[in-house]
Amino acid sequence: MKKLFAMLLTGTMMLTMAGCAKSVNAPAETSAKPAETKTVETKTEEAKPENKKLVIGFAQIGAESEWRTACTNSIKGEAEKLGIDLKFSDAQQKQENQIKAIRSFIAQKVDVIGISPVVESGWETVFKEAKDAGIPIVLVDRNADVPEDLYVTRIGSDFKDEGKKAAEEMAQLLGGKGSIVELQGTVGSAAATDRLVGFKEVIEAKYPEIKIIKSQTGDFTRAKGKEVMEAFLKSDGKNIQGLYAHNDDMAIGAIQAIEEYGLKPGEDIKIVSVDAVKGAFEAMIAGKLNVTVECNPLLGPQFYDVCQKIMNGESVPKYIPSEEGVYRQETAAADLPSRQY
Ligand code: GZL
Repeated sequence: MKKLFAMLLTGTMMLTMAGCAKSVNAPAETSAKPAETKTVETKTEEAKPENKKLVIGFAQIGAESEWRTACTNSIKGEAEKLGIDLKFSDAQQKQENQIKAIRSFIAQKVDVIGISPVVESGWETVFKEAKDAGIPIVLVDRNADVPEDLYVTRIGSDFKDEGKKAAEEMAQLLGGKGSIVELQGTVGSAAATDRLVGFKEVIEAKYPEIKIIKSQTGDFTRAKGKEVMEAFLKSDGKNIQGLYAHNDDMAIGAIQAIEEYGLKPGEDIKIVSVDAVKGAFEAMIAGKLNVTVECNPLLGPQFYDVCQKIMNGESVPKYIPSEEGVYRQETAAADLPSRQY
């Protein structure tokens, strides 16, 4: 019995000393206890990797449309949910303000810079400054015309595909023939450039009896969309069978102009637009808009997932596309309740 007690005592003392030795190097899990008659388990907490709080700079274009506001809400809301320190700037649709914002983020030594470039050109100098400062850039939504080594990835829509979808929908609505007018988005923006290219590619290849008789920018806003549509109606009024608007906000502005002109939007003039914001569903339910091609603005979750991957040293693809559909008047009332933006 005495022998067993001595062995247990020795074993306990050895374990306790081992525990103490470990505790020298790591926060002590257990404090040294007087030897007990049973084996004392000593656990040492593995040192947790320090979960560094991400500091992210985001240079947003502005608040020109319902879509942009939904995108901003997603970027801000997700940052709050994830406890990310977000430095956010609204450039009021001016490139010089976005460039200033990037320089400010560099000075603040943020971990990653996100940006939706208002136009495609004019970014190489400031993107190089970010690269030289060792700060990765992620394009969110729109593209920038820069060498691929100046940004990690683009998360966003395939604007050309949106244009192609819009053209097929317009052709269905017009029975393959008619004169249409086009409200383009911001001149020089990737969204406007590619929605135009995709639309024209399909019309010219498959529907030669559909003619685009007028095309002008409405800068993605309701006010400008209405103003330009008023001019189209003044010059071509009853000769217009269809309107292709690069976003819902311009379409909604144009709807007002068409009604004030004395025609029925969605009937006398068929309307196809892009974004699928709530206002478009309300216009479709009212019979004033025929189709909206979805362009997903809820990019916050994907953006921060990419930021975390970058910080972890993981590789990401050069382009991360959004999943998007097409919404028509016939199902708008059923679709609206589940829409998130
Ligand atoms: C498209 C986005 C466009 C939207 C507009 O991804 O850049 O900008 O279609 C917004 O509503 O103004």
